[in-house]
Amino acid sequence: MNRRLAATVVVLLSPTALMACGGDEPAVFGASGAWSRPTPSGATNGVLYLTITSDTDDALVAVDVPEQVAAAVELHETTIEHGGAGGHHGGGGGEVVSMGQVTSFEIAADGSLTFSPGGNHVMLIDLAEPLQTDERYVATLRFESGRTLDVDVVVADNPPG
Ligand SMILES: [Cu+2]
Repeated sequence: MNRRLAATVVVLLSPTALMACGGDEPAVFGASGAWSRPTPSGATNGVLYLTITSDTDDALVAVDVPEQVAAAVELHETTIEHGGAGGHHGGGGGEVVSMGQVTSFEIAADGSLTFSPGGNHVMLIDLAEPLQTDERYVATLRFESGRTLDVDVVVADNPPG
């Protein structure tokens, strides 16, 4: 009886072990490629782009930046509506891009969350000063799990790297 059970276990485990060997490394909890666009003088809002990866199911719920950078930070989701039948614009084929604040962005285990131009972004509200090329600041990411991440942000025209 015992011997038979042992044999069964070995058979069941083998395929799993093989899959683990060939699988990808699990995602590490971290953030990379954080950057902000320079802003013209007089602009009140800025943007922050970055990529976040997580080993477990989690959600980004807030971002803090120094008050010397901006008074508040919002998470913005970008939606693109394709103009067409049913639209009230008349002309077909147009796209309407709009952004709206959301309370969180979910990240699946072993997944990533990307903020990039034309897509979802972190919005810096009420800039203290215009963001200038090569300036740097630290943003603190806050997650639903209670975890936090400090990321170095560089002000540049293009993504770092
Ligand atoms: Cu926005």
